[in-house]
Amino acid sequence: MPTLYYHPLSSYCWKALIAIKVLAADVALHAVNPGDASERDLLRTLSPFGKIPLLVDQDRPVLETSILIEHLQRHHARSNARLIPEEPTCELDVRLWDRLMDQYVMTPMQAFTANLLAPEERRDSVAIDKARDLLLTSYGAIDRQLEGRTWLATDDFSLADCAAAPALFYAIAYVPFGAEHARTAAYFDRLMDHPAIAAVIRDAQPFFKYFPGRAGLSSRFYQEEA
Ligand SMILES: N[C@@H](CCC(=O)N[C@@H](CS)C(=O)NCC(=O)O)C(=O)O
Repeated sequence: MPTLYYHPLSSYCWKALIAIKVLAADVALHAVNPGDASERDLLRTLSPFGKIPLLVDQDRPVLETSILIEHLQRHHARSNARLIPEEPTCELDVRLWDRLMDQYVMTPMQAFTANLLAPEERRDSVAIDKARDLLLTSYGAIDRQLEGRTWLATDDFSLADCAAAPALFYAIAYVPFGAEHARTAAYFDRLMDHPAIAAVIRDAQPFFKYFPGRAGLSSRFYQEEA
């Protein structure tokens, strides 16, 4: 059985965990301890960038969440769900919206987190302004894409929705949707009600106190401890 190295708070790990649930893939879960140097070293030996999630299947590391999910769909899916559809046009739409979510929502969201984790004197207001602009541009693009749609890329829940759920969850803690993003807000609610996504968020809840943007999380998901 392959092993997934992950952390319950990590947005890219959510993307993989959601896919694992939808595909009903048999995967052993190994939660990494970010404070443990030996675990960091292990990740570095398995992957040049030491990032999570990381899947190890028969001693072979499988990197990059989108590839990892495709690997699971090809070799380990036990459900009939197909997160990457076979029909060529749908397939490209899914791959496109998966890329857009990673590059134009996850990346600027991570810039906010990195900025908050940096010492005060190294914080970068120019980078944060750019990240905010990019998130607002992305929300607008998502809103237009969602006209007449339930899911982001195709009729069925797909890889693109696996990417969108964690990206939007954490992004709106920093840059909330505006009134002009009503379709995106309704789509976000649909994502949050999806059983696989709801389960991943439930498992992450004890860790939200460590999320630097926690003040912006909805009270539906996080309440500051007294
Ligand atoms: N492109 C990678 C991104 C993975 C990523 O950014 N993972 C973050 C956690 S959400 C990470 O490992 N950060 C720790 C680091 O960069 O050292 C993927 O799709 O898997």
